[in-house]
Amino acid sequence: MQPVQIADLQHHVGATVTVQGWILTTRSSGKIAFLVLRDGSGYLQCVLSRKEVSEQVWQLFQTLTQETSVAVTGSVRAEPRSPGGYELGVSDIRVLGPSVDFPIGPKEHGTQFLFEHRHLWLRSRKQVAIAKVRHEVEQAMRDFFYDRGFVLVDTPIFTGAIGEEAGNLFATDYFDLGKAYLAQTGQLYVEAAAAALGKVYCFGPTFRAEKSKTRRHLTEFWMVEPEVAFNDSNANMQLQEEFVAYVVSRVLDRRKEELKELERDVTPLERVLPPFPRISYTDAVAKLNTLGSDIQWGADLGGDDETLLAKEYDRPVFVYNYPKHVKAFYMKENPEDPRTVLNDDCLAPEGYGEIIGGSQREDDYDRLLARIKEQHLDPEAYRWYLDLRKYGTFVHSGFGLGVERTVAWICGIPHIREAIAFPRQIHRLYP
Ligand code: NSS
Repeated sequence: MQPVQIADLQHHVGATVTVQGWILTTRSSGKIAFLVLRDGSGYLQCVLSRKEVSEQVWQLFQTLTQETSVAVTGSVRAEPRSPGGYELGVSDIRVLGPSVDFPIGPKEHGTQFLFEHRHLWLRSRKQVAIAKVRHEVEQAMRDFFYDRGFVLVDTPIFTGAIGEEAGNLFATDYFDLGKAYLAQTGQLYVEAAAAALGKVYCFGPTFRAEKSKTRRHLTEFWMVEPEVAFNDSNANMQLQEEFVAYVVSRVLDRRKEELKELERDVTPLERVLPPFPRISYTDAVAKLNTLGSDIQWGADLGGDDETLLAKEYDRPVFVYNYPKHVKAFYMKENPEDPRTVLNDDCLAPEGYGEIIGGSQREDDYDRLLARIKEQHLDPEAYRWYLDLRKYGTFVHSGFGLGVERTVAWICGIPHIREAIAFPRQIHRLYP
């Protein structure tokens, strides 16, 4: 008999099936016993009646421990009160793999302990729910771009030029060619691809040796980066709001169970509809000052400023046109105020802060070269990037959305390290 997945039980009501999975909990009274099984596709309550099973099965049940892997055979019943809506009336249980003293029980554990046991902690209900929301978010992102005619371009992880800033690079020896840097971004490469394919995106891991131990920073995180030929900064923000609204609505639509498991209040998520409010950096600083921040014009917004500002809005907000000197070399100078660049950060509500950084790119050869030199970057390493401004330069824009920050926000979890299966932080390389 082919084993059946819990998520498919609806097609087997009345039939006798075998389900393979792991034991979550067991409880028993004198005559009746219950076990909750999970198989990744769902949760299933299995019921044993002492009268109806053999003595051998009844005795075996008494020895079952948390996380034992088992094959349970029984008849499928619709049971609206049961999680998932179905129940199994057990006739047989076979142990596949025993589990003795599983370290993570129902009691509270410290964060340090849980992350040391991340490989096992992943099995818990909350972590399974987060993983499924992340999966939905990533699939929604791919579908959004696919449906709009974007071409996926995979960009390199070993790079020869600094993509964002010199301060937080991981470098590694690269044969006779000196240092290779682990990519901080795929952006420079998708800019080249945009001149070939028009609308493109990359989606992959990116690396930053972040010294900051905040709840918003990992050293390895996943970023999705679209790049669009002939989009200016305004069109770029429009793409961002449509993108974010689509991703959120997909999760609301298809991951209700998981959001419920996470006890996520979905009301704030239901408000994530375009257009998002837009405020210039200059106005944002003035507003922040009235809200009690002492930020001065010229400084980057810190995490606290982002939270304070975002609280003023009921949906994500764009802050645009930052001072040039706090932003990366590739951003286009604002012709109306050359102290600033044509960029935007998208701040999520509910204290989650920046989830997107985007900009129109400097498309003028001389100005870009000057910016590269100003930031003490090696123009030789950017020869190919400068070529894009030599051969048919074009207005173009794009952005990067951090997957973990977005998932943490949608799930309503406080720290982004739970939004990825195996987080990498300064003090974390195990497991
Ligand atoms: O540095 S960004 O603001 N922008 C870029 O990398 C551009 N090259 C993107 C582009 O225009 N193609 O990072 C973008 C987003 C940021 O808003 C966060 O959501 C996320 O990437 N990000 C991070 N997430 C987790 N951990 C760290 N350290 C981190 N740094 C950025």
